Amino acid sequence: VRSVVIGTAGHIDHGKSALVRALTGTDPDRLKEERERGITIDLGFAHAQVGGVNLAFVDVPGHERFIKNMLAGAGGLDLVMLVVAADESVMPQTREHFDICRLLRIPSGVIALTKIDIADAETIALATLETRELVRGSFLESAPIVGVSARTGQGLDSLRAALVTAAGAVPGRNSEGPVRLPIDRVFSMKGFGTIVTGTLVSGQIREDQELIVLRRISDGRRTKVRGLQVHGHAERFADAGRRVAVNLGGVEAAEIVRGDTLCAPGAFEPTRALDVRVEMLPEAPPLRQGARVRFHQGTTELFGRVTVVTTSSAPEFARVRLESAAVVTRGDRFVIRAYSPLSTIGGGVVLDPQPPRVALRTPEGLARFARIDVHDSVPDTALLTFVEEREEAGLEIGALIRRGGLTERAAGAAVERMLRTGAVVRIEDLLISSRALGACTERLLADLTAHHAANSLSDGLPREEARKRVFRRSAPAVFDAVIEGLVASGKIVARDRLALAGRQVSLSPEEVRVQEVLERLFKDARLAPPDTSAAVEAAKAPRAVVDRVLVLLVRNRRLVKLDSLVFHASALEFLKDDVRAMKAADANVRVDVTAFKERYGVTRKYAIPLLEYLDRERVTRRVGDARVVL
Ligand SMILES: Nc1nc2c(ncn2[C@@H]2O[C@H](COP(=O)(O)OP(=O)(O)OP(=O)(O)O)[C@@H](O)[C@H]2O)c(=O)[nH]1
Ligand SMILES: [Mg+2]
Repeated sequence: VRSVVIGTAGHIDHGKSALVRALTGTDPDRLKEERERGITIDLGFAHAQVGGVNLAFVDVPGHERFIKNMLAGAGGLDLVMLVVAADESVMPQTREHFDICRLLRIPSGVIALTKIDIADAETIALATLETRELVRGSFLESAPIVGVSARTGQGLDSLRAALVTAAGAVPGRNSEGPVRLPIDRVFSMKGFGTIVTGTLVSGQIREDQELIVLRRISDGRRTKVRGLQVHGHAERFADAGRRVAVNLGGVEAAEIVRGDTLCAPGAFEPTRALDVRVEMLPEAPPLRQGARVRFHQGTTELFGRVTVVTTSSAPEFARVRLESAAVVTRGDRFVIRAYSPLSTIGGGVVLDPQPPRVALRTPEGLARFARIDVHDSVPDTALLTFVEEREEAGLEIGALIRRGGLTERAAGAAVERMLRTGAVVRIEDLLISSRALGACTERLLADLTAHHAANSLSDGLPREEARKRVFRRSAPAVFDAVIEGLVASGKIVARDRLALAGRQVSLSPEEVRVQEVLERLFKDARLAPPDTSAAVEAAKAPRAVVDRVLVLLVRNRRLVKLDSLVFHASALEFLKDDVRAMKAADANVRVDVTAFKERYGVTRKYAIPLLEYLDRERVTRRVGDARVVL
C-alpha cells in the first residue's frame, strides 16, 4: 500500500484537529490538557486508508507558543494540509506555518478552507481570495482549495480525493539509504519497554536490526529493534516514508528525548558546525554577525550562532556553530528562529556537515561556498571540493557518503564520475586529489634530487624518512602507491632506500678496487678487524676514498659498525651462530669476558663491544659479570 505522511498547518483554532478527526475517526488530541483546553499542544497522530492510499496525519498545534512542536512534526512530511478557517481567513500562524513549509521544501499539498458551515458565501469568497494571494508563487500556487466542514461533513469527500491525487504525485522515499528516524515521541509501555516513534526519513528498519540512538551530547547508545509497528500493525520491516513505532531493547525511555535520532551505526557523524545556505524571510531583519538562533532540523531544536559569509541578498552563505551536536547531513533542510523575540526568520539547506577550519569571510571562503552550494547541473563540485580540500590525506569513501548525504549507490556513481575526470584518484578506500598527490610526488622527487646532490655516495634516502618528510599526512598505502607508480614508470629505484633512477652509487674503477680490498680485509680479520689507518695502509689509497667506501659498505650492510669498530657482517653472523651452539652443547653455559677472549682469541677492546652487541641482538643476557645464552 502506498503511504504518505501529511502534516496539518494553520492558525490556532482553525479546525486542524477537528478535520483530522473527521477524516480518520481518530482524535489527534490525546493529552488530557489538550482536551480540557480545546487546543493542541503537542503533535498528534492518526491515519486512514483512502482509495488504496494510506494517509498518515501528523497534527500540529497552531498556538504560537508551540511552534517548536509544530517544527518537530513538519520535518519528514510528504504533503501539507494547510487549514484556513473560512470565517477568519489568513492569520499570523497561517503565514508562519506556511513559511515553515516553504523553507522546509515540503513538495506539495492541499488547502482546506474549513468551517464553511458558519461562514456566508461572501466571507468564503474573501477567504479564498486571501488564501490564493498567500500561496501565489509558492509550491501551493496550484494546490486545490477545498471548502469543508468538520461539523457537517460537507466537502470531506472532495478533500479526501484531493489528498489522494496529491499523494499520487509524491516522489518515493529512499529506502536504500541508511536507517534514519528522527524521534518525535518516546514512551515506555508495560510488557514492551521503550518505544520511539517518528517518520522514517531513509532506509529500511527491520526486526532484530542493530541500530544506534544518537544523542546530542554523548556518543550514542547501541540498541536492537525488538519489534515495530506501522499504523498500529506489527510488521517485520518498515520502508522509508512510513510513520513507525519501534520497540527498542537495551535502552531506557528516560535516556531518549525528542530530537534524538535512531539510525544505522556509523552512517551519521554528530556535528557542531555546519556550512549552510540560508534563505531569510522578506520581513525578517537581516542576520547579524554572531547572532544566536534556534536551529530546527528533523525533530531537533538546538541553539547556535551564525557567522554570515555573504551580506548581500540571497543566497546567503553562513556557518552555524551549534551549542550541542546535531545529526545532520548535506541536503537537510532546516528552519531558524530568532532567539528573541521568538519568530521564524528563515531557513535553508545544509551544504557541509563537517566543514574544515578555513577562513570564511574572505574571497576564498566565499568561493568555497559557491563550489559546495547545491547545483543541479554540476552535482559533483561539492564532493570534489570535499576531496580536494583534504589534500594528500584524502577522504574515505565512507566519510564522503556521510558528509554528502549520499546512498552507497549514488556515491558509487559519483566516485566513478570523479575518477573519470582525472581530478581524483582512488587508493584503496581513499579518494585523493590528483593535484595534491602530484604536488607531493614532485616534492619527493625534488628531495631525492637534493639528497643525491649532497651525498654523491649515497644509495638514496631511507624510505621511512622520505615518507615522513613528504607523506606525513597520508595513509601508508598512499605513499606505497606513489612509490610503486614511480618505480613502474622508471623514475626511481626503491629498496629500503629510494634513489632516482640512474643515480644509485656508481663507483670509479679505483673505488671498486678499494671496495674489494676492504671487504676482503675485514672478512679475513673476522672478530679482530683493522682500524681505519690499517685499512688505509692495506688499500693503498687516500684516506678520503677509504672513508667514503667504508661508509658505503656500512650502508649496504656488508660492514657493521659497533661503537668505533667496524666488523664484517659475516663475522658477526658466525659469532651469533657459534654462541648459540655453545648453549646447544651445554644448556647452562655462561660466558664471561675472560672465557670470550680465550674462545675467540680477541682482546678486551673487541670483546666488550661484541658482548654488548650479542645482548642487543638478544643472543645473550647479562647476569652479574657473566652472560647467559638465551
Ligand atoms: N462550526 C465548525 N466548527 C468547527 C469546525 N472545525 C472545527 N471547529 C471548531 O473549532 C474549534 C477549534 O477546532 P480545532 O480542531 O481544535 O482547531 P485546531 O486548528 O486544531 O486548533 P489548535 O490545534 O489549537 O491550533 C473547536 O471548537 C471545533 O469544534 C467546522 O468545520 N465547523
Ligand atoms: Mg489542534
